[in-house]
Amino acid sequence: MGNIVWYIVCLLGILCHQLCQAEDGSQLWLRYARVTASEAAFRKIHCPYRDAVASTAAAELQDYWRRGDVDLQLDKKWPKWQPDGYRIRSLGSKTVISAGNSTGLLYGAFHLLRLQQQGAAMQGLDISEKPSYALRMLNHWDNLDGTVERGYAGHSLWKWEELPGVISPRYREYARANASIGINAVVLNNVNASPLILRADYLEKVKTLADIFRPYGIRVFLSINFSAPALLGNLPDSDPLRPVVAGWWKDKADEIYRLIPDFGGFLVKANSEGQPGPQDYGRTHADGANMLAAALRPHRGLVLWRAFVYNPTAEDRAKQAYQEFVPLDGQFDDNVILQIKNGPIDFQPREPFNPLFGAMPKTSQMVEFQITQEYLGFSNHLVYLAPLFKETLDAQTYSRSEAGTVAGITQRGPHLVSAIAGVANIGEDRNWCGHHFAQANWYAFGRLAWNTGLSSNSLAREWLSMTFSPDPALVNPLSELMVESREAVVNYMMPLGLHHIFAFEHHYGPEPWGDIPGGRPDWMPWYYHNADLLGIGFDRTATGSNAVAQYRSPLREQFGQIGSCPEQYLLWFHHVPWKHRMKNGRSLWDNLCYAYQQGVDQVRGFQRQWDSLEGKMDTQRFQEVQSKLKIQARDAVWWRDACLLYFQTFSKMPIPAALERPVHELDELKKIRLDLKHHN
Ligand code: GCV
Repeated sequence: MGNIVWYIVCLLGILCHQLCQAEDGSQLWLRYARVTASEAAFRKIHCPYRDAVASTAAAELQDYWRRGDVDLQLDKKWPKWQPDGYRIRSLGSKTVISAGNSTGLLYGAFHLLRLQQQGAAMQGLDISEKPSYALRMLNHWDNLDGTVERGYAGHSLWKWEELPGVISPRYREYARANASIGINAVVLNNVNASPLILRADYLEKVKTLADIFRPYGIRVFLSINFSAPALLGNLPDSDPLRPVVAGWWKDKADEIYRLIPDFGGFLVKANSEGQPGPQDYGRTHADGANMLAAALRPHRGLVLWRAFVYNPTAEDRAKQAYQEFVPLDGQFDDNVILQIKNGPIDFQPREPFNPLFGAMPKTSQMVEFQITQEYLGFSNHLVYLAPLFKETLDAQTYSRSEAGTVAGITQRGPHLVSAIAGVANIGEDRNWCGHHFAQANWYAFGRLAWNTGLSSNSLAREWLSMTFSPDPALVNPLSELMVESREAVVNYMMPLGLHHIFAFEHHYGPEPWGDIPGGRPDWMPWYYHNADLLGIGFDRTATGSNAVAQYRSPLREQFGQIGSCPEQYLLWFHHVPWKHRMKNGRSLWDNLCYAYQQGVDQVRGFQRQWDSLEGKMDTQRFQEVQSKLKIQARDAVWWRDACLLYFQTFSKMPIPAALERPVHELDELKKIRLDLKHHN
């Protein structure tokens, strides 16, 4: 009997040890070890404030900080225009975090823990931080039935059917992770919004989430369906200029604020991809946005009005948002922000910046990035997105001399509040994002929203140190790999400015031949690549759609001339002959072939690099990333073969002899039909 007990105890011990060691990615970059009672006895966390956010800051330090005493201090003289900022100083053996508000203290606390986790030296600290944007926001495209549009990490985190009674522990973990990187606002539901989210029972559920997020400094927003007054309120229509409609929204806003006093406001996708909007009644986007803004204004709420609009007309899709919105400059109320996707089409692996940025000087503008990898291999491909985010933020629009980058325009304009949004890549998977490295995109988005000046490389290093280990033997090669990964995906999917040649609907995998008879041309790959016997690419110069004219000088001239157009955007702006000589002296066709091969080679290089790090991290995450890299390597070959074999039917040119030969038949690739659901 004694033996059996001993055996069970040992077994439990082993199991427990294994569980404690398990690294399933669920801890994200917050793999802090809790302090022991004896460690805690050697240091004091002093926080005289009792509000929920300051208490969270103190509790984080209490639980995880092991390097001496910390004082949290609110500074009454803190500049009002720098909310959320903080200063960290070493004063003797003590560390002092001072801030103008409690959220500043919270961000300061997470900064200290970040330094500790990275093994940084703690003496002589004097760090001052303030955020680039006031609103650092995640947009969830989560549906009320638990599916996530363009989500690749399982079902929605929000268990609408269980709320408000049952509270998943992950709600708090999610809020904590966001707070640790400075994210302070979340839109809970899909922009293709169900009107039901505004029904009283759903608002109770939303309130419950808002209450959980509040101690982490996070405010809740909702996507709304513009037809809600008719669909939910039984009004005859939802015409924004009808007083009864405006009244319905006012009452709804009042109802929401009674439940959630710090509610952020509404995100609106209107007259876009079949969603209802003010144009259904002959009204403008400004009419619609201002009507909602009036309902929210008494509560200091905001309207985030999306500029993602396009219709199947003869006009180039890339030009349409600009054409629709620029004439409305100056007509939006000051609590409306125009939320603009980074590029003029739709979150492609590479796009030039959206020409709307800087083209509406009297309108508040914000950038929307996509963190979820709809067009970047879902959660199968390792693609680190900080370089993509930075490319847009740093792009010079020439609309104002100094502050004319996209970052500058969105930070300093006629704003009441500056803001930035990323479409979340989070789901109920244990590792939150489907791919361990997709966590880095959530992380980098938050950190860049905090400080657009941070570099892709430093963020990769920070994230790796905390998520895997600060060992330079791991951090050095993997940070390089991460930074290269965005260029790799461009190479094996859509080099030289090619775009939107994805398989229909689900957008995973290549389908440059895609054509659905009678389908919308602007949803067909041929619309974008225009391959023919002469060449390939979309002529957006003066001889074509003239989209270049939407950019300011000198960009319109630079993009408009084939000789001066940056090669990374060449086929975005030009229809280029196959034999056109590129800067390296080779033909366009050869350059395409080399780029696709380079993408394949880069992913194979990532595999080799990854395998060389075996033993430097836990087995579970090592193996999971290793098998995802295998998929990525196979997919890269699939992309290369599909695109080159298909485009070769037009170019009629050989793949350069020095390059690897295709391993697929074009006909065989054309038969691939993936059963991937797209949840609308
Ligand atoms: C939420 C793209 C996506 C859609 C998405 C839309 C948008 O078209 O494919 O799934 O809808 O963008 O941003 O509104």
